[in-house]
Amino acid sequence: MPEILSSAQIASYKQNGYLVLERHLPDDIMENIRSEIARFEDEARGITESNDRLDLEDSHTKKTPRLRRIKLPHKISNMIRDLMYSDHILAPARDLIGPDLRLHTSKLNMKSAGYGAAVEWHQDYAFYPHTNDDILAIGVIIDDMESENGPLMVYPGSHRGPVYDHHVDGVFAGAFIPEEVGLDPKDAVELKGPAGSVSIHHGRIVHGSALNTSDQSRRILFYEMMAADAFPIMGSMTVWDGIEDYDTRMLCGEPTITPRLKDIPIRIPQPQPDVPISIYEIQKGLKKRSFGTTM
Ligand SMILES: O=C(O)CCC(=O)C(=O)O
Repeated sequence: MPEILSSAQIASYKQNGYLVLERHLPDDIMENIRSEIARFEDEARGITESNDRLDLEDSHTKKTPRLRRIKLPHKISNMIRDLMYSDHILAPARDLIGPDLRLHTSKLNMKSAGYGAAVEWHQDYAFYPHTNDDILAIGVIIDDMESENGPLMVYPGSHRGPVYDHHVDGVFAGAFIPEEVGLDPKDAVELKGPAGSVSIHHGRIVHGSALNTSDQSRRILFYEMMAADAFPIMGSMTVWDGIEDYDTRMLCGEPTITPRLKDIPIRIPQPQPDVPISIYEIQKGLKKRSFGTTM
C-alpha cells in the first residue's frame, strides 16, 4: 500500500517522470528553512570566493553578496537534516522507488530576484549513472514558483528516452541543446506551485531552468536519492569513499551489497573539465546555451 501518493499519482510519475505535490509542507517548516537561509546569506557577506559550503554568483562581491547555492545543506543545518529524514520527504520517495533509500546529495539552489543563474538542460543521471535508474530528486519549493521567476522545467516522458550526450569536444559539459536531439521546446512544462509545494523529478528526466529576471526570488531545496541497490558506475560523479561511507547515506530501510542492474544506454561523465565541481562551472564549457547568462 502506498503511504501518501495515490495510484493515479504513481502512474503519472511512471508515465511523465515528475509530480508536484501542492502545499505539501506546513508553514512552520517553511519559515524555519527561510531562517536557515538567512544565516547562510550572512555568511556569504564575509567571503569573496565559493567554498565547500557556499557557491557564489560570478557577480558576487562583499558589498553586493550574491549566493547561488548552499551546498550539502543537510550537513550544515540540523533543521534541513531533520527534514530530510522525515516522512514529508521520504514517504513519497518510498512510494515511487521502494523502502530502501540512500541519499545522493542535497543542495539549495537560490535563484535570486533579478539575476539568479540559469541551469541549462540536462539529466541528473548523466552526472551520476548508476546500475539502475530508481533515482529521483525531491524539491522543496521555498518561494511561490511562477513562470516569471525561473521555475524548474521538464520534458515529460523524457526519463523513458535516451541518456543524451552531455559532452562538448569530448569533455563533460553537463548539458545539451534539446532541439539538437529532436526535443520540441513547446513540449517542456513548468513545475509551478505555491511555497511549501514539493516537486519530484526522475533522475533521467530532461530538465533545466531559466535566469530569474523577475523581482521575486525562487529558491528550491533538493534532496536527491536512489534505491539502495542502485550503485554508481565507475566514473560517476558520486562521491564514493568505500562501502562503510556509502552505507552512512542510508535514509531508510536496509542497505545491500547486491546491485540491481537495468539495461540503460549510458555514458560516463568523463573526462571532467578542470573546474570546481559545480553544475554552474561545468556548464561554462558549453559553446551554445538555451538560457541567458547572469550579469
Ligand atoms: O534549480 C534549478 O532550477 C535546477 C536545478 C538542477 O537541475 C540541478 O541543480 O541539477
